[in-house]
Amino acid sequence: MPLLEDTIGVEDLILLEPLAEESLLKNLQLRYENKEIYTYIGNVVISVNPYQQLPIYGPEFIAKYRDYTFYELKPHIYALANVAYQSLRDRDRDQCILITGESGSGKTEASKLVMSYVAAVCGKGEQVNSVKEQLLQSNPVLEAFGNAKTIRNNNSSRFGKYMDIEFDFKGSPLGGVITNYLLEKSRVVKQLKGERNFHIFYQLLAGADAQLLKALKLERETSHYAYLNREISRVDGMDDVSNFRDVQNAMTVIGFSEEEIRQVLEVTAMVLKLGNVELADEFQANGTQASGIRDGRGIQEIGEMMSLNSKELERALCSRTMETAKEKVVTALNIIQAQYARDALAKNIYNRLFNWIVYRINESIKVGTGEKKKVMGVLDIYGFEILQDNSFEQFVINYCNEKLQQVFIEITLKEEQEEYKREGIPWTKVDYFDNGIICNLIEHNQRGILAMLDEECLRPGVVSDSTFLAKLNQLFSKHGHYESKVTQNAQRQYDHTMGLSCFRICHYAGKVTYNVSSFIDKNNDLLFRDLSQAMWKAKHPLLKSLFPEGDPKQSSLKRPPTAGAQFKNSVAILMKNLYSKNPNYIRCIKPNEHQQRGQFSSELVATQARYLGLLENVRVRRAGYAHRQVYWPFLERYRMLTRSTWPSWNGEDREGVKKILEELNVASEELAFGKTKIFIRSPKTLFHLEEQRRLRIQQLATLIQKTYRGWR
Ligand code: AD9
Ligand code: MG
Repeated sequence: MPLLEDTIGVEDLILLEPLAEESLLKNLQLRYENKEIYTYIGNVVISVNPYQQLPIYGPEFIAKYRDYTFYELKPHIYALANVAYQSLRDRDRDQCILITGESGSGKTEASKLVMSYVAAVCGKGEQVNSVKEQLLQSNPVLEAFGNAKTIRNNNSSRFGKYMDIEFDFKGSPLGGVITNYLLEKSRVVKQLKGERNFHIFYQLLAGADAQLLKALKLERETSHYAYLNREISRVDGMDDVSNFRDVQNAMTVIGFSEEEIRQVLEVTAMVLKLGNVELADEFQANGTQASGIRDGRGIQEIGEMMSLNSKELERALCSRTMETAKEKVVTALNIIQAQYARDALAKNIYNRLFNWIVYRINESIKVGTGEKKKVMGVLDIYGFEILQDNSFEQFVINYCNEKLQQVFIEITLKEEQEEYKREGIPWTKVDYFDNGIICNLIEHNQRGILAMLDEECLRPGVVSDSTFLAKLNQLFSKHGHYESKVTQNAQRQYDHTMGLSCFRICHYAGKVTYNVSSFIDKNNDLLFRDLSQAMWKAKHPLLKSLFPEGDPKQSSLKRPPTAGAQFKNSVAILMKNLYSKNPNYIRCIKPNEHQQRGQFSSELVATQARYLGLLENVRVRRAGYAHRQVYWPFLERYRMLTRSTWPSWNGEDREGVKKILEELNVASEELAFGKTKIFIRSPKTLFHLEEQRRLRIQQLATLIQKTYRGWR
């Protein structure tokens, strides 16, 4: 189909003709300019961030989508949520909704739309409503503690989230489980220019009344705090004061007690105050340099809040105890090391607080194990990242996306094959790029990059980021998806963009160059034992509970798993979970870098379309039968086109569909009649049908107009 400038493009990219990157982008742009932000690829929803409130949400629209099947109304997230919920309720198939896209593309908003749709259509009654409220109210709490303003998104989720919503056999919600992934804890102590720390800090300072501020020993001004970027405290369109109220209400609705809320805020305040602990160089009697606390009042206050002797806290921040089998040696830290320790402590407290909040929400929404449950999982996780400088965080995020791509390919094709089998239709396999080789490069138990990193972290002797890189260079010198300066030189390729301390992975979505600097440190993620022991000694109940390993009775020899190993493990659990469910995809796209309505940058969208594999997705979908539909709605949609089926048809649905297609002379090789569905091979055929339908509607409209005029 030629793309007409005066149309708003095709609703399903399967109908796109000719199919190419250019026409795909043009189609999305045309739709976007007409405020049609949703487009399908079969049952996949592509969502382009409108950056404005469109009048397409809310009860009226929910009611509409609830009563229609997928293709009958305009593409919408509600249509996808409806299909997922109905097949969960009526066909007993657990569902998952996978929302992917880059930062600011609209994943979190999409996940909230799915949740609000499901909440609106599932079950009634006081008990059910209170479960729904708890589930929905988890969002503002997690956003306050886990979201921040970044350059790309004023409300950017700095953690990954997967939420299982659990239902009873009637489809009423029972509760749920939230799993969180990798909070960007470095933000607690440092933010890029133009970015903020986590929202909660600003909400607390702006929203707390004078009494609460005093109790938390805080000053109102954000500029007072070293951990809060001094040049930016407010975000346009964001009301920290009212959000603070909402967060506290949400916590109450979820079931946090007043005491728990108070303790959460106290721990938040401690983190903020830690940033203001100024360290100074002190000369010791023996002439060596050591660090000390410059301002005693700050540390005194933190000690009081923690219910910990401030001398004890100071000792933990400024010295380090080495234990051997025979003795304990205490060494003083220099100022750089002490600052590092202070920041590590702040990051750790905040990260553990966040994990605790998720745990606490789960305690409230969890469902007894005895009940048989139907489950809908919603995944809102960071998309593929190619930044100017890519580090350990980007490496694990991109690994996760590589795994999600694997799920996408395997399940999309598997599902496709199964559907043909169920319907009794012969099918030819489609070739596609299998990214298993890249997943293996990263995650192989003995020979993967993560395993190498762990080996280096645990190896005695002098280890550094560069010994780690040397190891990779040796092991993967011939790997088709690995490059570095060393492997390039060996092959006489001279690439000036590749730094000496970098390696590059050819991901399915593109090449990414990672700088190994601090990989070892970030993977080790160790907190000096002095600090965890001090925190455990604190009498503040919540704080103390966050550091169980600080209990001296705990075996000091047991090393916690590395950050990489933990992440790999949680990704494996996630994959297992996703594979057990029927997937539904929302692919989010960011139309411009400026968070502006109405702007569509083709270049930016092209990059995203490439790594979301949209074109490949359309091709896979078209290689078999591009379109399939249950007989009845198909009959209803097109029966106006033939005399035998219009104005009425009394036979079997399948026979009616056959009749229509015969009378319209659709070639038999274009069609396959399954047990419950009609399959149409080429989008052209469907387009032809749609075109005929459009003309017929025009014809009927003219007829009605004429008749109406005749009446008058
Ligand atoms: V990040 O990876 O967490 O940084 P997301 O989650 O992909 O990112 P988010 O959902 O937070 O992006 O959307 C960013 C902003 O775009 C929102 O704060 C809204 O202002 C805007 N947005 C996104 N989707 C919609 C929508 N359907 N309607 C209106 C939207 N505005
Ligand atoms: Mg988000």
